[in-house]
Amino acid sequence: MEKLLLVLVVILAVVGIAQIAKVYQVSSELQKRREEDISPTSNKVNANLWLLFMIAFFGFFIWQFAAYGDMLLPVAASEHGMEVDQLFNVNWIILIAVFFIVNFLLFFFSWKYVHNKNRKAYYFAHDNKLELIWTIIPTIALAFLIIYGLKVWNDVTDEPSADAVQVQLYAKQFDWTARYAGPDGVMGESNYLLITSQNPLGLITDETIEARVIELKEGISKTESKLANEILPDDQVEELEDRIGAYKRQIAKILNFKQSNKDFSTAYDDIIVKGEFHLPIRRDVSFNINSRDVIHSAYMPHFRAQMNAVPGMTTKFAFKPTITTDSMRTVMDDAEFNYILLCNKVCGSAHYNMQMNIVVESEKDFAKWLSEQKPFVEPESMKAKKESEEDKVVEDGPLAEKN
Ligand SMILES: [Cu+2]
Repeated sequence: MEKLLLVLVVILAVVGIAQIAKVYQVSSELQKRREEDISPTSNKVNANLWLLFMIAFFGFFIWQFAAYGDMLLPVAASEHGMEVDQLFNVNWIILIAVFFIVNFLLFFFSWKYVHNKNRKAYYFAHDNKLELIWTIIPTIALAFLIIYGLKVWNDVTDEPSADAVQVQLYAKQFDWTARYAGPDGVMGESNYLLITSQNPLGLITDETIEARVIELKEGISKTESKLANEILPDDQVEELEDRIGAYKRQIAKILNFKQSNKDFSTAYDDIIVKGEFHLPIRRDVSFNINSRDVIHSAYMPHFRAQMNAVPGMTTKFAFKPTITTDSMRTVMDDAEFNYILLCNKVCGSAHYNMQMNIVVESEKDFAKWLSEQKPFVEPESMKAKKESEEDKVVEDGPLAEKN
């Protein structure tokens, strides 16, 4: 009902304006006056309104800064972040100065040169000096900004130091997983073919290879028995046969890892965490970023860090945190404050869920936290595995046999 009334009011207003315009037109005709003739008083009123609007416009702009300036990000919590902020500030200063100058001239001239029938405009078609000025000044300003921006970008994307903490950020619809290299300092290898519910990052170990091959073989035998025991339409038969082919190709690829004779034990001590991950202060952190499904974006606003997570490739970002979570809570005067990792690419229906807290703490607290995390394979079973390996002579493995 309210909406209907609103629509009626709008329609009536439009009709009203049209009627007034018509009355004005008729009265002009009666007074033998041309419609486009505007009286000097009207012109003066309009000129003054321009000036008034300019003051209100600038006032509104300044008020927005005062009222909402606090809502911008707090001080940068990483080394390169301060450089990024400075780059932004230089840009802002130039932009705001240009904004004020251009708008002032626009409105002021409209007021100053209000129509005066006794004044004649000076006409000129071309001025080389003027052209030169408005070409050279923006060129210098833009060249400066671009060169400065490139320098900052070079610093930001510089190689991390050799002792950097390695963290993998793994994105999927719709959450993040973080992985640390573990005590051996080496990030174990991974492959999407090995992803299962027990192995969400597809880490390569002898066990995960075996488990995945068994799972795929089960898939093959299930599909084969369906083909053998059911009467199915041709297109479904074709689809199931294709599926068996795909399973077989996956098995062949997986067994290729095994035959590469690489050392896959580096993945055993890798640490996988969800919901929250920790970083040591004043140490380079090198992130390897991956995605399982679509393009996501690892965004850590307080560190001024953002990098896309792209399926099929590893992207990298490194930074050095400079403010602990505790100190930042004091700075923000907010005891609940937490650094966050967000997904900054609209990646699907639960995109907003992709958040992970980041805790920045002293090197000692970080080491303690890391030692309390569960490794990918529990130490007990690691020990048992080593012993059994020592006992038995290495044969070509049950997998080759089953194949
Ligand atoms: Cu996402």
